Amino acid sequence: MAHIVILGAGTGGMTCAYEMREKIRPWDKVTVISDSPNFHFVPSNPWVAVNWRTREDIEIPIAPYFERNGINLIATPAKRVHPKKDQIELMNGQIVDYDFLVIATGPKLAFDEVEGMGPGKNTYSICHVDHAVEAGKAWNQFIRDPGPIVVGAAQGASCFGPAYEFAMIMETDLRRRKIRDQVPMTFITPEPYVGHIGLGGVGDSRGMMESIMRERHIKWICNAMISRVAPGKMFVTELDDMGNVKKEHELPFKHSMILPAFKGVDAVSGIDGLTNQSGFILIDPYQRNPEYDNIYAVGVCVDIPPVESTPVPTGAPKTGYMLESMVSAAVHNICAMLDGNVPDHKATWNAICLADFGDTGAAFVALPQIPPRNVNWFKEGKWVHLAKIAFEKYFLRKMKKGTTEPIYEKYVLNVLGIKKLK
Ligand code: FAD
Ligand code: DCQ
Repeated sequence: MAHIVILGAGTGGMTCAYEMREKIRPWDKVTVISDSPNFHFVPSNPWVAVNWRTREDIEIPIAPYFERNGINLIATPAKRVHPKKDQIELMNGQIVDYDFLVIATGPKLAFDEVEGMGPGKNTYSICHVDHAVEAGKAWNQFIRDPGPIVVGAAQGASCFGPAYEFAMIMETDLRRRKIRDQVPMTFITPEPYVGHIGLGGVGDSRGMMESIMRERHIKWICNAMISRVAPGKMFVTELDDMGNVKKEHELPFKHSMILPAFKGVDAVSGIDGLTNQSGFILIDPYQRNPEYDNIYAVGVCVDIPPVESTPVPTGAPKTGYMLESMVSAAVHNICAMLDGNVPDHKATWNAICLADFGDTGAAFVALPQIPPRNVNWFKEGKWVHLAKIAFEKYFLRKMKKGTTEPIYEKYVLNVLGIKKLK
């Protein structure tokens, strides 16, 4: 009997647990270690932050659904992974032994890289549902006494979609309340241009996003580095294409959400051979760590290089479909190793994403991740807003039922010729 442990119960960890249980030999044991007894659908956090959703709408308890599917849950945070001993040390001192480990710990949110940034300080966040709930409370106050908004992403960020989404969602909410005229909005980003999204652009994302931002009267500052955030004021240095200082900005705000840079979580960072300098897990093309061949990693916690270098540092995003593709590869390869074979499945890393803009939305497909591409497609429309709502319901249902039956893949993506595995 092999014991497969999955660390983290977010988008990657949950999907991995179900797919592992389904594909692995019936006598093997699957355990998930999570720092929370609940799962929440991260892409819905922007809606929570404007009170279009409650926490209860997007969060489910994990234990009852795992129980039904024969997966063990340990709802205690991991303190440290000890790869040389094949052990995980938990915060309560307990030790968990594993034969195979899949790390799916997502990001550590690097708010501390900018003075005054982050929850409890001067900007709100939508990265975690806890943060989004706080932002939602602040939003309720803000709409009673509106003023300028500064929204965007900090230097080193890699996840830009949600920053654009949240800007557009707030804009839509303000318009519906007929107070948009009282809210000057500024979008700040380390991207060299609007619509770069850490991918060097997708299709005409630059032209389309600039146009959408103009239509919604959202000003933007690109190549932006936040030097510090004071209460109600953000200090931003704008660089030119050569990386020289172009302009210093002092931006007053009454409400602000800034997406931070991501790093690896403390439980894994600084382990020689396992992680890079930022704490991301080093992997080979098979999702496996080169040093410890019984450790795999999926999701935001893996080390992937930026698509291109930019005047202000940016990273490449890891979106949902890419995550699922990493999960499928990791599960296949662990099964192969248990059968005495060598890992041979590679994730495709196709970037597919639905971004909600409140009343419309944008969808893109970038394949492969690094341009020039075979598929380089970016479209805006109301259908995306509706598709994202449908996807939220579908994904939460899937996390309850434990089905890995990929409905949208079968009917939509296969038709488009998009595959999870190479
Ligand atoms: P997470 O989902 O963050 O899961 C990691 C889990 O590990 C967390 O539950 C965490 O608490 C847990 N964990 C961490 N450390 C420990 C520890 N020491 N012990 C135990 N557990 C631990 N992608 C899309 O494709 N479409 C979208 O619309 C989209 N929207 C997004 C919106 C936001 C606001 C953000 C931040 C990202 C979005 N993404 C989206 C990107 C990506 O799909 C998500 O970030 C996704 O949740 C990443 O999955 P993950 O499993 O890697 O990490
Ligand atoms: O897991 C996903 C996820 O959550 C993290 C998303 O956020 C909402 C996603 O957008 C995945 C897999 C996706 C991608 C969903 C693709 C839906 C396919 C619709 C057709 C797209 C146009 C070609």
